[in-house]
Amino acid sequence: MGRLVVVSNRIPGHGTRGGNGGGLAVGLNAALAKRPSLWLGWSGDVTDTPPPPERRHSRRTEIVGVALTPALHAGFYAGFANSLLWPLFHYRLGLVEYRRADYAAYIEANEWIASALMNELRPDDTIWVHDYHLIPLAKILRARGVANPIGYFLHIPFPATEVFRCLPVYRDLVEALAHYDLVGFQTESDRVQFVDVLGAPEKRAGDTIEMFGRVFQTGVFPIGIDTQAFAAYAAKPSPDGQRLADNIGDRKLAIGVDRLDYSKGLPNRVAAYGEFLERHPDWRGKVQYLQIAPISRGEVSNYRALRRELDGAAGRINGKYADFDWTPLRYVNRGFPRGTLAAFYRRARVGLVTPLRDGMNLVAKEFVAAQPPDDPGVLILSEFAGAAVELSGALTINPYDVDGIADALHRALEMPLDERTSRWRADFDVISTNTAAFWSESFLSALAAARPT
Ligand code: GDG
Repeated sequence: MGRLVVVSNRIPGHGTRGGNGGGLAVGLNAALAKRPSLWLGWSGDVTDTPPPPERRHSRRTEIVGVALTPALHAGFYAGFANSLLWPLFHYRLGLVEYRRADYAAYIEANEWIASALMNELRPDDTIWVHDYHLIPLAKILRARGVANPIGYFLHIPFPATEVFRCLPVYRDLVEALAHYDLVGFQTESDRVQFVDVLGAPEKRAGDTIEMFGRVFQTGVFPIGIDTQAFAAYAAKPSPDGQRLADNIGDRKLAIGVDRLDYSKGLPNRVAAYGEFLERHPDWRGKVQYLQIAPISRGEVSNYRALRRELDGAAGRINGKYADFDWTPLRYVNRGFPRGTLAAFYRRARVGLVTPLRDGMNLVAKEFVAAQPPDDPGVLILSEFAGAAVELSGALTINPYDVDGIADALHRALEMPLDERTSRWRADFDVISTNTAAFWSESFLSALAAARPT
């Protein structure tokens, strides 16, 4: 069996808590355990003269980390990837910052990663590239003669054509994607929007596309979690979980867990909680909202602005409604170990997942997995998260509708046990089938079928 070669911006084990690297490592765990593999990406180091790639082993996987220069880091990572592609693909045109120099750095960083990868590649490797940082990689590899199967998975939404066209180099990116053998998306609507931007209906037959002199496949692969393992984790005794339970007492806990990112809809969520407390004085003192929001991408200015905004909003709610023995909102800017998070989810009566846009949102699935079957909590879920396609048992909200989120919170807190149980059961069944292992294996089978060896 040839190796699986994973390429992603971050490699596992480098400050990835709360970021994609952590979730991706869980997603790929089963696929990596099955075969010898290599995982290559940015090491997290930024130095003027990058040293040779660093190497580690984790079970059957060799992990290779490549450093970036300060200029590449600024233009590629903080610039084109996180100040342009991220806001654009999440429909936040007002936050988009386009600079030609950043695009040049983006291409250069992809060339740099391609060079490191070329040193590692064997003819029978299957290459799986992840996410928006690395769109041009296959085109660069093909130009250098790499003939291996190469698949691509986009973890974030693919935007509607009229949004995507705001990017001056949008056609370059579309053409670059055509150099993969398989381009995978989280939802069918992401896939359809990608096909739409190609703008050549006569070239489509089912999921196969023929364009730019290339034939490639598209597909939908909603990412999942290791549901059984997460459920078992959540049921294990946890000292922090117990401390939280003792501390909360009889109060009902509502929980949110998100990287501090403007796509996650945190200001509206906090405002909705304030609105709920205003409208339902009987619930004051009886509910506790815990928002865990580890700092993310602190080097990007829009993230610092979001942090200031939320600090102010949390302070205002606590200033207005707190009592000597009750703090309505606990807002924590740091990460917790996975086991602690699982125990917190399990203790919660309500899970608040209200992104303005989200490719999938694994927190929604983790919250469902962690619930006690005999007394499950209620998930409140944005209709603009990819997870909403699968999790029909959730209370779906429009994240721009602050009053609607407040209504859903009230409904969730008052929901009788039989309704909570039937909603939770529907969602738990779905995530027990659409697991992380199912996601990676279906992608890799589709890639093998797209490029029979
Ligand atoms: C991107 C897409 C897509 C969070 N805080 C802590 C912590 N986390 C973990 C969560 C979850 C992961 O981080 C976050 O995953 P999400 O899916 O919610 O969001 P993104 O980071 O934006 O990920 C997203 C995902 O890629 C996968 O394709 O679903 O749409 O945006 O697993 O639990 N983990 C720990 N401590 C924390 O404090 N240990």
